[in-house]
Amino acid sequence: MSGVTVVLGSQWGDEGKGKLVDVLAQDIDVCARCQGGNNAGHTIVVNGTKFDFHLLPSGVINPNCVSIVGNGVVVHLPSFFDEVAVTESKGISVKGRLFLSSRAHLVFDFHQIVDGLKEAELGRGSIGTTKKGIGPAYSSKASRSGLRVHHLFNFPEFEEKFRQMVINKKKRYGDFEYDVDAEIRRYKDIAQHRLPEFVVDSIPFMHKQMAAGKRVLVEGANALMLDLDFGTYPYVTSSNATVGGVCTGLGIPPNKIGRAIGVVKAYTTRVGAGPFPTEQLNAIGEHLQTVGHEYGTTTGRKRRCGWLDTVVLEYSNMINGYTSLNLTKLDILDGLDEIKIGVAYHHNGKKLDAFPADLTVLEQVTVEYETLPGWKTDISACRRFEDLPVNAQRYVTRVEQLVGVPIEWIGVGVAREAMIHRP
Ligand code: 2SA
Ligand code: GDP
Ligand code: MG
Repeated sequence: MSGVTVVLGSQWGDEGKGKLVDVLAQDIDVCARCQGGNNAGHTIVVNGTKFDFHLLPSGVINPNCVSIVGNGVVVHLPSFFDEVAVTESKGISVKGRLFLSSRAHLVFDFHQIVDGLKEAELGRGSIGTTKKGIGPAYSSKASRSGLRVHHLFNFPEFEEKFRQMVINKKKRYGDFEYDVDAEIRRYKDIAQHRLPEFVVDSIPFMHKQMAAGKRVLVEGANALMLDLDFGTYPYVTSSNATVGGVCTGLGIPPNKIGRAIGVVKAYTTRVGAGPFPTEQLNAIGEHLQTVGHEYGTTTGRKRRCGWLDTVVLEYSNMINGYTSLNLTKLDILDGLDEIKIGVAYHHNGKKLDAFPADLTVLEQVTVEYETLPGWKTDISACRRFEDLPVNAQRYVTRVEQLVGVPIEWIGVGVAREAMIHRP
């Protein structure tokens, strides 16, 4: 398959994007992140070792793969270096094959403080952010007062702008504890000693790789329903986690994208606040949460759980144009007698045509479900579609019909090997 491969979250995140990226990374040369920051948490399990990536592209596990953090990502540099250190302590050397775009915007500790203050101001209406400073950093970017990686190499200018940013934040949010001088010293050290080896102009970098015929994979972070434009606004993240974010976050034109793979969890989860029509606040939700170990990879928060929702997936497919899907965590449904799929929304007695924009409407919808029989069998050792119990095959086929996109991969466990491929 020619062209760039893109892996995108199709629901509310944590579908298992990291694991698919790791599987695909065995056959790729370049792995890129295009948006989000260290709010993301992508888990990979290789030979019993667990890796949680937040800022680093999951492709770094493959020693033959070059990784790049693109211009659309917001980067908290101390966290970036911590992640490099943790990854290297697990035997993965990243030096010389991990790069960072000079155009990427920086996240500072004061953005993280402001993230917490904004959430506190919202009170009961808070978003449930990861408090990693993502919204405030993208706000600085959009309001044209942000600082980018390249600013660190003109330190007097950096320092002046940085001090002004803190003054402005304190004007808006009141005084907060923040040692500006210590922060400036820390960033000076980073700029002089730690950063230079990682920084590249990512636009010619990406285009040279593509011109040389390198196989490129883009790892989406967060997901469609958390997208700033298409998600359940304002209960979203602050970047475009959809296919458009790949072009703006890496400087890649759309005609270079060869395939867009949607990662779909076999049920639905959401972490943070906001509407979730198929949420199960009952024993089913608890079962999915417990059996699926549904805890946030970055914050450790319990994830909310519910049935698969194909209204979400059809909407998701309209926006991202999936060429195929990876259905993940099918094994988590093993113990259920029956399994439901949300297939339509009704509001005021009428079936809705599409996923509604207005959250008041979304909160009031009733979901129409289809019920399928469970398989009550451990599927974790299955490696071919034919190995799956017939009811599991039927579930997969029904999802495929409802969404109208082929399911090319099926996840049946955490490990890299626990994946069925249907070429
Ligand atoms: P933010 O921090 O401004 O991006 O939060 C805004 C909303 O986006 C949600 N969000 C996420 N949802 C799922 N997974 C994410 N990554 C971590 C994980 C989350 C964690 O892999 O588990 O550990 O809690 C992620 N990042 C942001 C967030 O919950 C808000 O609803
Ligand atoms: P991401 O943010 O989309 O990369 O997903 P996360 O890593 O936040 O959450 C997905 C979780 O599910 C991780 O703990 C993965 O190890 C795990 N996982 C991924 N695929 C499967 C699967 O097919 N079966 C099981 N049981 N776990 C899976
Ligand atoms: Mg995650």
